[in-house]
This record gives sequence, C-alpha cells and structure tokens, in this order.
Amino acid sequence: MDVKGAVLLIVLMMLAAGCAGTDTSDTDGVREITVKLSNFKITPSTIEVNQGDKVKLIVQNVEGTHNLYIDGYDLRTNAASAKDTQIIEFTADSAGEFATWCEVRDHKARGMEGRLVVN
Ligand SMILES: [Cu+2]
Repeated sequence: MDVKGAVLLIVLMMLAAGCAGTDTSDTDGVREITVKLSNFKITPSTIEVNQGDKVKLIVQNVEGTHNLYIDGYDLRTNAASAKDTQIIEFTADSAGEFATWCEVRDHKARGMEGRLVVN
C-alpha cells in the first residue's frame, strides 16, 4: 500500500469510529445525547454524564406513542406519537443514578425503562 492509500485508510477508519460511537457529543460545553424511544425500549438505556454537565437530550420517538420521564430530576417529554422529537435541557447538578421510563400505559413493565447516571 502506498502512502496515499494508507492515509485514506486512516481517514476512513476515523470516520467509521466517529459514526459507530455513542450518540454523544460535546459542543459548546453542552453534552448532546440522542435518546430513541421505540416499542418498547429506550436507546441507549443508560444515559451517562458528569456532574455539572449541561445536558441536551434529543428525544426522538421513532415508533408508537411514548414519553421519557427522568426520576429525581423530575423531567419529562410529552407523550407523543412518532415521528416526534423533543428536547430536554438541564444541568446535571445532582450526582447519582436516576431511573428513567416511559409513562404511557404499561410500557415501563414492557421494558421501557433505563437510567440516568450522573458521575
Ligand atoms: Cu412507551
């Protein structure tokens, strides 16, 4: 492989790594995390941030009717049907683990639960 080929390969690997990573980015000091709601799961189920982070959750409802509730912080999106996107912005000032779930009917029991971990 010549040098050009090697450089191209490295660039492609970096692009692939960027795409395959968690849906989290840190722009302007704001932690942006995309959370997807579907039948019947929250993806990712664990949302992990650091205490003091400014957090922007981009909550995308990809199928069905759902919402996202975050215990402890008492934050929620409105129950809405797909394809709905809502934003939750907050500062993660309390450390700990907080349960998250969908409040629509029996969705929590069907698996729509997760957690927010503030380190
Ligand atoms: Cu739900």
